[in-house]
Amino acid sequence: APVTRLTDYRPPAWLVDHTRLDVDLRDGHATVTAELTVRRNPAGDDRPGELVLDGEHLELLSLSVDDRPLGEPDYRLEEGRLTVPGVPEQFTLTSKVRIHPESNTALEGLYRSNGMYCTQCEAEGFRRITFFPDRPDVLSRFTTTIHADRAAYPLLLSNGNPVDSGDEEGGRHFATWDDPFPKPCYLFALVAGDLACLEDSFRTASGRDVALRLYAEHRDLDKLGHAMDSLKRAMAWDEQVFGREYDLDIFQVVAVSHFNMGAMENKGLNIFNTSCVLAHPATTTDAGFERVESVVAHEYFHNWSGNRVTCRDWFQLSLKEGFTVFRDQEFSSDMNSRAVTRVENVDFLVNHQFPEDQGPMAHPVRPSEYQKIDNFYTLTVYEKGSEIVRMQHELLGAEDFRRASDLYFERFDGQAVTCDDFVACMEEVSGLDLSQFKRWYSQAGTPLVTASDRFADGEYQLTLRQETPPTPGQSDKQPLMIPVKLALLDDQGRALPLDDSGATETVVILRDSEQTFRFPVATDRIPTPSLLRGFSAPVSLRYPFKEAQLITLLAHDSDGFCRWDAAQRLYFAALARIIDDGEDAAAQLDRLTPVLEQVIQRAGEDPAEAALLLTLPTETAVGDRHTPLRPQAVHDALSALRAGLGEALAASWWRLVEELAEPEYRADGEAMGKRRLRQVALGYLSAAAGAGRGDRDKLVAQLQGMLDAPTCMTEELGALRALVHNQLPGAEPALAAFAQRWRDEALVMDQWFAVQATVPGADTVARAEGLLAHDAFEWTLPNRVRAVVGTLVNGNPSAFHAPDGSGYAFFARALKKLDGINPQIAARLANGAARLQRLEPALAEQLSAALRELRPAASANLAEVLDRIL
Ligand code: DPP
Ligand code: ZN
Repeated sequence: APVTRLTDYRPPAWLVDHTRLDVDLRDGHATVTAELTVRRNPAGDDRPGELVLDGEHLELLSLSVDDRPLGEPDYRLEEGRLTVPGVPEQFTLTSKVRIHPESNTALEGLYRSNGMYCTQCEAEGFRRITFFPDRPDVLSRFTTTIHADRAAYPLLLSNGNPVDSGDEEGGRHFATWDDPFPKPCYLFALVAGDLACLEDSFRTASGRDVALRLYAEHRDLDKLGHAMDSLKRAMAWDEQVFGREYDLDIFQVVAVSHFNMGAMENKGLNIFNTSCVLAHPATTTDAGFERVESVVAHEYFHNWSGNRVTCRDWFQLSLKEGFTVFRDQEFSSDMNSRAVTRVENVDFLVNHQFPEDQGPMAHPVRPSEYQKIDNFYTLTVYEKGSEIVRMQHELLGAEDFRRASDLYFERFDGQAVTCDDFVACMEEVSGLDLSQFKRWYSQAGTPLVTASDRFADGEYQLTLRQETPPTPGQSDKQPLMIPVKLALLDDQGRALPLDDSGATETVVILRDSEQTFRFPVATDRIPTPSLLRGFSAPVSLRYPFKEAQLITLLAHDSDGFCRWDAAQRLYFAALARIIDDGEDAAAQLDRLTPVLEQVIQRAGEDPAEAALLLTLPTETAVGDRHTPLRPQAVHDALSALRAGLGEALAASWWRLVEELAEPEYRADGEAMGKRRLRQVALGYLSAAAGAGRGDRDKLVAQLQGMLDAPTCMTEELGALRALVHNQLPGAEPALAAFAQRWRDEALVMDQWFAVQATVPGADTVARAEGLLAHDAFEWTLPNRVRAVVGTLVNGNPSAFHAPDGSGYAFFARALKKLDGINPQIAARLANGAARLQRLEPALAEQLSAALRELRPAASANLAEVLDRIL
């Protein structure tokens, strides 16, 4: 596909003030009539006499300008676009097209899911509905009329407010919706179906009542309560924390089974993947509940950060995504434990975004070019983008940051703007010069910060060096502005005063490639530095911590991130001794068990945090820290260490399992934290049992009991996973019983598939082949494909990298099949091969051969990813 470049941006030549859509839904096809009120953009750079519109997979039935019908050669229809020459300065263009939602398996534009019609237009799906300037800087008022059979589709929804409805001949009906807020077409949405509704209302700060309607299939009506509660909390939070009030009289959310992404923030009519909105304790894990809360909030927050103020072009995607992720993370921090939320977010960034930023897909948060924008809905744009906003929040302080975000929303309301516009507001309010800071948007790669220190005459000297390794297409890197928050701890783990004011925490700003910072401290022993507190910048920090220092940090640091980071460093060090130095796993136990025992002793203070501290890094995370990547060696080391810790600390794990048991389900954070810690304890015991150690019968009985009478899905699925992953007695019958019990619950069945696809070991490839042949497997259902192929490729290294190449063959066959059905999903899954260049040679050769075979027939989406990887 042709390359689109940021430097080629030109303002649109034509504006569309009003868009009147008429969508007629019939069996077998839909007819879309679009009446566009077009005028020349006075701010347009160039003044073409022709109008160019985007359009794909559209059958043009008629076209007219100001009621004058046009036929070829009055217009030109080419691949992906319609050109109309000789248009006046201002006119009405009316087009009528036929489209085929039934056969739309790409799930872009208008399509069907379980008998309903729905849409997904971001980024470039609207061009599959009608001819339009499909770019985010063309904002238009939409009035939409939908016609359909009344019995099959009693509910007809679009953006904005309902303004008209009524019966039509032949048992049909119509509804008209009007959205008073001009919007880019990527925020357009339409739904037609027979759905159940949970209704509630919210009174805004200024006293307006907003109707809240959440829709799902009738069978799922009892799973909407948590999303509704989350929505109301998000609405109140955005008023309090960001001063943002909702603007329409109605806010609707529709749950859809077939969906490429998590959810979509269409104006007044959000459309959600069922996995991000439905929740019930019997069918949804605690992690699922948390995800629903954060995604509901995320999409709601977009109403301001994305919809009222939108992106000028897709290079600015992080303007809305990075900012909105920051907003949803802050919301989750306020609703739950701030320290635990921060660690979860950092864990995700470090173990998923960092690898992206260090591999072939590395790109700046504001990319400079793309072939398919769908491929840039990445962790870099979202998660690193959020960290960039977080650093600005930290640099300005909460108060100025709020004033700057107020200014941003006020100044750019109703406009399509850039990341520079956002930062300009931060600068204007604070008086800070953020010109160097802005390199964070344009420079790809994870900066490496190396710290070294000296202590003499009561002065602690900290030297920080920064370096960003080259990334594809960007070999020269410049120094970034890196805020490093720090404290210094004495032997007892007490934070030392850093200056006369007695402050024990400070932020130093690293701007040059190397700088030294000095702190007079009243101690005679070299202190332990607590660095990058709160993960104050998205960098990889290197410092030669001594084991005793890490133990001090883990036990005493008041910063939650640093405690977790210390635990991680201890684990990575132990694993490196096994993997690189050939030490025995058993030899690590003497060093690690006292550390874990100490965390367990204090677990009652905060079970959720203890669960995080006691969780070993994943195979993927460990693999990423060893070059070349040897997945089997990593798997063996981690399995041995986990089983060893399971056995060595068995008494403590059992005590946790017993003490943390709850006779009845409770939904609050405390109960969730306890369940989480209990699952960690069971995980260790199961690993030991799987290795033939410990009291296996007792453990299996415990797990069976949880499966037979579960208090909630967290327990039930946790027990199933423990049995299956460790190949314990009863695993296969448990799987069969689980499938029997949950066969009608698609989201639970996704978990059933995923549990099996993530059983460690090469044998899982054959098992996964069997899953693809299962009656309940559907290639057209992205959640199901992700559950089998996605989890195996991204979450099961010892299967994916099976020495005989069978995992790669499985992967390539799946990609090929999928690319013909849904190129976006195929391209996304292909990223699972991004570690190709880091693999040991025998594996790399097999993987690249498998991928090369796919290249000739690949879609534009898949081809872009393959070319970067190969
Ligand atoms: N804009 C959506 C979201 O991230 C994804 N398409 O909320
Ligand atoms: Zn978003």
